[in-house]
Amino acid sequence: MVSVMNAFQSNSAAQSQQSLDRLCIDTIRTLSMDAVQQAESGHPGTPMALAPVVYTLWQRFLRYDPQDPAWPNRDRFVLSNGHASMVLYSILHLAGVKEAVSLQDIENFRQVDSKCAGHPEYRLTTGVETTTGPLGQGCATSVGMAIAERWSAKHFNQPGLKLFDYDIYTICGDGDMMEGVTSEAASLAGHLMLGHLCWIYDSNRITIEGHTDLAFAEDVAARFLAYGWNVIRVVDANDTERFAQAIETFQSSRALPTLIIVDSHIGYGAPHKHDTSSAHGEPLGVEEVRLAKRSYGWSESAKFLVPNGVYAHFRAGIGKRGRQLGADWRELHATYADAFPELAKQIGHMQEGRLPDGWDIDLPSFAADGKGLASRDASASVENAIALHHPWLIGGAADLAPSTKTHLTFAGAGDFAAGKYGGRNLHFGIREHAMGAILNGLALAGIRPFGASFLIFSDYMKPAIRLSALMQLPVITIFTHDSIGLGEDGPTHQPVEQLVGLRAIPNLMVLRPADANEVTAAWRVIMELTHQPVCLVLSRQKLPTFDRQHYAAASGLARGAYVMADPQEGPPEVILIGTGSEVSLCAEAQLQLAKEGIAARLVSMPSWELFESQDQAYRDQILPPSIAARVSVEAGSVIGWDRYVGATGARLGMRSFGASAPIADLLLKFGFTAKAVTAAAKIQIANHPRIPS
Ligand SMILES: Cc1ncc(C[n+]2csc(CCOP(=O)(O)OP(=O)(O)O)c2C)c(N)n1
Repeated sequence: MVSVMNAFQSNSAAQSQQSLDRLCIDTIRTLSMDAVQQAESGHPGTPMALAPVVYTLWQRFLRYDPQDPAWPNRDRFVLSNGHASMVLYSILHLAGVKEAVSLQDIENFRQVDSKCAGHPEYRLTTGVETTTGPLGQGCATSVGMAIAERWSAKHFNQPGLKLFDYDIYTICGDGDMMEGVTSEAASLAGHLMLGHLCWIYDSNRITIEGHTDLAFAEDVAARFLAYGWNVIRVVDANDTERFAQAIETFQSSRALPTLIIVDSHIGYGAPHKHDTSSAHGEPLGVEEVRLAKRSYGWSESAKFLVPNGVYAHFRAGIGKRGRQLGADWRELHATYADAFPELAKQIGHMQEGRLPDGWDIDLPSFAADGKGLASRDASASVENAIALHHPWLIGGAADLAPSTKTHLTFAGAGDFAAGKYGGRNLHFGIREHAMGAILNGLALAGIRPFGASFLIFSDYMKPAIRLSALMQLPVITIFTHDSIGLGEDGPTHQPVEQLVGLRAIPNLMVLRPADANEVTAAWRVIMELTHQPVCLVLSRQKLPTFDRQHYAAASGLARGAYVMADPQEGPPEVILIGTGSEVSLCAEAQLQLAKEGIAARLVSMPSWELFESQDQAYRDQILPPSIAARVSVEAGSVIGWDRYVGATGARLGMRSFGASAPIADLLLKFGFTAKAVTAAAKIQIANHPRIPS
């Protein structure tokens, strides 16, 4: 244990720089211990170990203005091991980040209405750059931020006017290093040579179950060298000078991403818990807290103590440096705005989440066509038409762009690659999970990102999609091959339960358009979103383009569900509700029923979420409570459709995995035929005679 001065016997004015540093570090430690102890819940050990690292980074290096935490060129600080949240809350408080965390918030750690939630939450707490907690997500998200930095630098910087050159620092732990998403993202970051990215790996060799020897003994340094990273080792987390040198080394090159491996001791200073897994995720206990404070030379009885001189020291460090850097940047920005008003306007729009003027001037509409086109193909036209007028709409696929049709093909779109950072087409490789997290990082940096894969592989992205919804990020994910309609690739590739799974995520919009014009309408809705991610679900197979002279306008999509066609005569006896490729099937059934003198209403329901956000009157207008005879048709799990057809309604859908065969045979095998829909409709009418109004 390092011997310490007694902070309380020293005159703060006479304290050396070193002892002031130590005082600040121990303030972070003790605030963290006290908060966890008071909450009787949380993770004290890692904040105690990492306090010197986080303090040194913020106080000496981070280009961050605590008074302007949204400054576009600020360095980003990501705590990927989000369970160590108290280290972040402590530094946000002590550095005086505007309206971020008060001492009272810290005292109320993990309590209702505190800004100090169990894990750091973006939007809840100023200064939290991304929500973390699911291990690996912060690391992978920070790669998105680093891509955004390179793209922004290339797109905006001008000779003598370097507006963007921020660094992204990510703290991570053994858990992050074990997660696959971290490896995916690190591999891509190395490949792209994202030189402004610096991960700081807290190697304390302790996880929840015990020593990492239980499950993790690999050579992380060798692994990252193989990824193409610079690797630096700091053998003692308390050696702030050595750590500072490591940061200086990173800053002096910025040619490759850098991993700084820091050996630390979890629960540093707690005599019985130091280096043990019990310091990881439970309060130290009142007595152990007292002993740890004694080892720091702290007042043993003081709680939530910020000694004299600590706030002032931060103000004189990061406060002063950050204020100057922020002011310099604003001055630079003013010069830039004079010289490049259009580009400056784009930066403003990105910050405010606004669309560029004229983004929709080329939106296509599609002529009626019985054969039609796959909704993935329609989407390709629409996406390109928008991207042409929307410079910061960028994205790509996880090696499936030729199948998802998401490549931006117009002149100048280009590929984003190492050293070619202005391209708009990202190549994620076969790394769906990292793609999801990277999209989040891009969105956090103001880019409007899109990613793409097959709907079945949404499962590989789910944790990141969930976080995009939690963070309210307007990420666009395009999922094609949306049902058994994909045919011969068979059940491994045919989604069944994916739609219902995605619909279960709060604040995620799922859109499954029925034809090309609904695709255009869908993109119009998507582009207007500012706080909601969306999954656009598209077909591989052709879908007829409805003749909108006979069917209602596709703009009805914006309300989630709309009546596409009512019977020529009389009130409907039954409602047929379809989504995506199954709407044309319902339309066919409606015609068939009409021939037999049965009046059916055709409803296209591309989005449950949009429909749920309509008022009751509209919902009752589309699905009148008086008509109980209802049939839903969707080539996915039937779970949830009782919400719209009622407990006794008919739900045509999938109740098993699919099969490998040509599409026509599969549709027959699994009952997606007009005949099956008409049969179900007739049974419904028999069971639910219309209530006379
Ligand atoms: C994806 C995911 N799986 C499991 C957990 C639960 N969990 C939280 S912390 C942790 C152990 C992490 O160990 P390490 O990164 O070494 O953290 P330290 O012990 O250093 O605080 C686990 C398994 C999680 N938060 N996220």
